[in-house]
Amino acid sequence: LTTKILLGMLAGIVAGVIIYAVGHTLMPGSALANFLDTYLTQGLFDIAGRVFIASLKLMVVPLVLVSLICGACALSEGHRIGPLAGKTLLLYLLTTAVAITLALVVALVVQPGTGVEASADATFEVKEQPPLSEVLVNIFPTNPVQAMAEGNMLQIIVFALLMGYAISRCGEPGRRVSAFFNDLNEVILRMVGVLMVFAPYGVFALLAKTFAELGWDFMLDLGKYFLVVLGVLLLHGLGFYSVLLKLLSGLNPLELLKKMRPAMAFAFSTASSAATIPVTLATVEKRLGVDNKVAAFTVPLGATINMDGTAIMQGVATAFIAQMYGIDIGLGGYLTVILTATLASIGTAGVPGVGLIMLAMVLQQVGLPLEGIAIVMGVDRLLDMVRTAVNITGDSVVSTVVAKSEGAFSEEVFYDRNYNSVAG
Ligand code: DAS
Repeated sequence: LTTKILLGMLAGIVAGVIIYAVGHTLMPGSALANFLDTYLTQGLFDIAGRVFIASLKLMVVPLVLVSLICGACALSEGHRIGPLAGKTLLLYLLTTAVAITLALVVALVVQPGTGVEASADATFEVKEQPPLSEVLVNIFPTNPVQAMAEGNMLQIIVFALLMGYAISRCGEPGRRVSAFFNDLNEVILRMVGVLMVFAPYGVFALLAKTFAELGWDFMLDLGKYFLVVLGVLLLHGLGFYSVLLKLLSGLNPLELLKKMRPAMAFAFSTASSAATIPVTLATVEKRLGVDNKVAAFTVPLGATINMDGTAIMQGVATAFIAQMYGIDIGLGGYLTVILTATLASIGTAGVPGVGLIMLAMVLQQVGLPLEGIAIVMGVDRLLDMVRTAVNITGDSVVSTVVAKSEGAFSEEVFYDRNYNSVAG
């Protein structure tokens, strides 16, 4: 299945680029170009891609709720929720702070924005974001059904942790309910496995549509910005995470990166950490050897609050916009950017484009013109896909490090080479 997904990804990109070339370079305005655009790009690919993402999102809430109840129940039997949560939160905030610092340093050295003309007509309407105090209060659900209906991940996590803890403190009734949720978890994981069969086609459709619309001329005017963000994403995603995994757990990072490929392909294709949760969870448990009681907590939490790739884009974009408008926000300004971007990622879900909304918060905080967002928006779609893959890779690295430190980890599964599917 992994190979089929990667093949689907490659075929989608090739198909998209060909359709773009026909429509914009080889035969612009021709009947063929119109046919391809109408019946493929805006037709078959659009429908198949949206159905595929919907099928993934369908599984997110039931999977996170049930697996986290099972996980919380197992954890509290071992009295380990406190240290686990502490380590996980600390590592998520640390990796995000490192990511944005790395991005700012590179952007200040490379100066991608100096000499770029700020097109005056660019505009970007700001969606007001709740203050941090509201975000913290809003983490506690008032109605669990509403939290599930809205897909409010942090509220679902809080409710599932509480319920799992209560089940483990409930004697015989708790044992019966715990057995029920463990069985239900198996069924839901099987449902995810069934949906994975359509993955190669869904990934193909998503990427074909994206690349048929994106083309390549966007690279011309924002090339330097695009390449700096891409460079730091790769440096952080392949370099920093490898060092972190090696240092904190002694494991071979190449094994992790190889086994995470299908999950990265999903994140890249969907540009949504939240939609990729079912795949990240199955991969982290079945291929990296992380016990469910840890993964069920760290993966959904990470998809919601740990967005290193997003923080990297924000770091480079802030420096780029300051340089483009010739505004120097000073060291204090950059420290504010690091703090704001690290905290901003806590309150926002992992869905496509959320990075730009958070960027507006960061720019406002340091008094930079929001029009700058309208300029970087042009190349954001492709960068969003890459940074989402970095986001979930960060979640899997922290999950592995924390699980190993908690003794809830199987090294033989981690190094087992004969895995054959993304669902283990
Ligand atoms: N697409 C977001 C995610 O799912 C990241 C972003 O918008 O920056 O993680």
